Amino acid sequence: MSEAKRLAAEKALEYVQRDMVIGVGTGSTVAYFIDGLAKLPFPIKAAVSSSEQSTAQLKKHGIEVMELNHAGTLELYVDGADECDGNNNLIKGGGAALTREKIIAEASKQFVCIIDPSKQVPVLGTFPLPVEVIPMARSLVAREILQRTGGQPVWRMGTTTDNGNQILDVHNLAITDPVALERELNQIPGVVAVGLFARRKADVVIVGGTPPQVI
Ligand code: ABF
Repeated sequence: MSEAKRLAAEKALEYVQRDMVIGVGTGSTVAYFIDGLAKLPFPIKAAVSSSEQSTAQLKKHGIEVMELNHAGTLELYVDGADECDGNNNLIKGGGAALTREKIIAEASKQFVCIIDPSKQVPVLGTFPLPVEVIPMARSLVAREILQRTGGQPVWRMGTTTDNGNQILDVHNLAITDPVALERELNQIPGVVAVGLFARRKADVVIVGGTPPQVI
């Protein structure tokens, strides 16, 4: 699948213009995109990064990393996903960067999601849904998710997000109304972010292949 990831990332470079400030996501597909940014025949102004991991890779290539507060609205955000349904709704957060990813997606005019074909599903939920929680609220949120959804929340032990929080991965969901579930889980006190990108879904999805499929 890494060739498909590379092809999707390569296609996403076509959306990049000279002197742009670009939102950059996290994950192995985005890693190919960052490598591609460094090879463009023109400079970008800077990147706004969604994780320490991506920040390190950007800086290794000499690409300036800018704070979102200084960047304002972004023209473009490029990021991967863990699952994508037929309406460009996404599950994200396998890389534990969902909160900053969601913030940057919200700040961006165009969100281009780059995936390999294995991420395409008819209904979201086979990939356990990541939920970032304030540590003190972890058990409360887990109970509320179980009661409200029937999903099985599992603490991702050993993982602390860049924001100092913890992750619950919710198994056994079949998410037929991702906007409604995202809204419901966001209401639970202690939830920082839900790994559903449905209220603000991808504007474009590029599926790696020969040729890449643009949805
Ligand atoms: C990131 O992209 C995460 O939300 C998600 O886990 C990851 C997908 O990982 P990969 O590109 O390595 O398959 O935005």
